[in-house]
Amino acid sequence: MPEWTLNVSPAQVRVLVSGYQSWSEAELRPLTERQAVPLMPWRHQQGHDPAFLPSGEAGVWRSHTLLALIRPDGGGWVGCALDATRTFTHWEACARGEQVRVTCTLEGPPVEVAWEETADVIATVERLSARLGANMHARTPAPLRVWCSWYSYYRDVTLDAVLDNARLARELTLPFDVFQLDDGFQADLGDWLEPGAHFGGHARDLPAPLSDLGFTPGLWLAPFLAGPTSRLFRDHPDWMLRGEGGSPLPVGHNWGGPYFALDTTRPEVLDWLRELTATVRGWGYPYLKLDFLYGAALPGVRHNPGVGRAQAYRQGLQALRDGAGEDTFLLGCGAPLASSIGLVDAMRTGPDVAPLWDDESRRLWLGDATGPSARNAVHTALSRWYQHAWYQPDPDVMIARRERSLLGDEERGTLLGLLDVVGGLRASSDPIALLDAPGLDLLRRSLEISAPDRPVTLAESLGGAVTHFTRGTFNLLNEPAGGGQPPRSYRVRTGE
Ligand code: 9PG
Repeated sequence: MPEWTLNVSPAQVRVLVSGYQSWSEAELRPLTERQAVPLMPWRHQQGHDPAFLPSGEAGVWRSHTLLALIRPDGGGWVGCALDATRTFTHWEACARGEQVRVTCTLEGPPVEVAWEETADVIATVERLSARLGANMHARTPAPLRVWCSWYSYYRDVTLDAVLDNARLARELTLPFDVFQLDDGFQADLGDWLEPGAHFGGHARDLPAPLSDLGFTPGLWLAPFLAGPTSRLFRDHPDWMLRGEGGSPLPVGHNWGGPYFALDTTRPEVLDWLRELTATVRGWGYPYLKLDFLYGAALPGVRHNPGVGRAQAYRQGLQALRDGAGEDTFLLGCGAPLASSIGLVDAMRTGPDVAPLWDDESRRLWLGDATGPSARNAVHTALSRWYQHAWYQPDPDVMIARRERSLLGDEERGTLLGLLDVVGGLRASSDPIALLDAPGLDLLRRSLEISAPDRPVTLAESLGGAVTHFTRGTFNLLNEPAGGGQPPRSYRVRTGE
């Protein structure tokens, strides 16, 4: 276990942490502050790595894959794993009197890890993350513009609702590339090939009319999960990840109850995963959003105990890629970040956006910033700006509508700023019929592809995230910032 002692006062240092999976928190915080850990143990599985949780202690910060410590002059230290195919790399920075102690622990086979002192942390983070991306043959195709059914229809989505939006998008010549059906079409969690009763059709009937309208059909799956009432679980209880007692291990709580995960060290599970993505590809879906992927990487008892968590995850994802083929666009979500490089084309790099700014009671009282809110999505996705070297980042949807939303103009502007600065995928879930002329204008602006921006400093932050970019500054605080920038806003930098 490599360990370094830095002769720097902890009070002088900020820490940049990356988080484990899409929804985990990434932050830029004073080292002496406290890294929050969710109060509710069942949130540990769903938003974090339960085998390496946030510390919950002031002055102790944990990070996966990459860690940076920043001095007030912008110099500091950066550590980064240079391979993540079979190994999780765990970093911890710890304030110790007038020193900082950093440790790096590997879970899996040994890999090369970089540790550098630098005069320019921003440049070093970018260089090392690019090395990791290159080592793992990162896929970074052109960003796509996606309409997704989730953030307005949620699980009540119907086939007609998707088609109505697609027709209207075509009439209004909205520049979407993909129309993607999200959660809600399937009979049960795991029973992807049978339709749910309320969906009003079958998912395999959507690609033809969408293609006729000129859109690429997209489909959501949570391929590593199985619900307790699903046929998948009933037919194959032995395929599930198990607990120490030998029974299937519940791995989270959503869809009204607990659910289970597939054991991807079983050859028959890998066959089933290959068959699944091959089947939906055959239905006419060359774009797949693969969600809740963390399920395959959870601690548990596996069929082949010689395969570690990181490797088990990777071989499950590889099976999905093999079934889908090289020419299918795969978006990872709820996924261990670095372990997915080279297999996914794009990755959600933050928690879900929601039509509200903040869920303060959950975030502050329960210590859980992985839940859906505009603030949580912006905070984390901005703090992962360097990950465009790993895949196309997806900071989640713009919400341009004013109806059915609690967001104000400044907050909508912050979401627009996020998309511009991150420079990855563009997405919207707005029911297009709800948008008036200003709403449509905002939606069109949010679909304009941009090149990723870079931070100007990591030695300052307005709200615990990376907030100062060359094109503009985010104020994520609930109070005005210096120069009178309003709370929860984005301001484009003027030429002064
Ligand atoms: C569909 C949704 C959408 C969305 C995904 C994901 O931790 N959680 O409890 C949790 C639940 C759902 C969730 C994220 C986190 O949303 O990010 O875009 O596809 O699933 O169910």
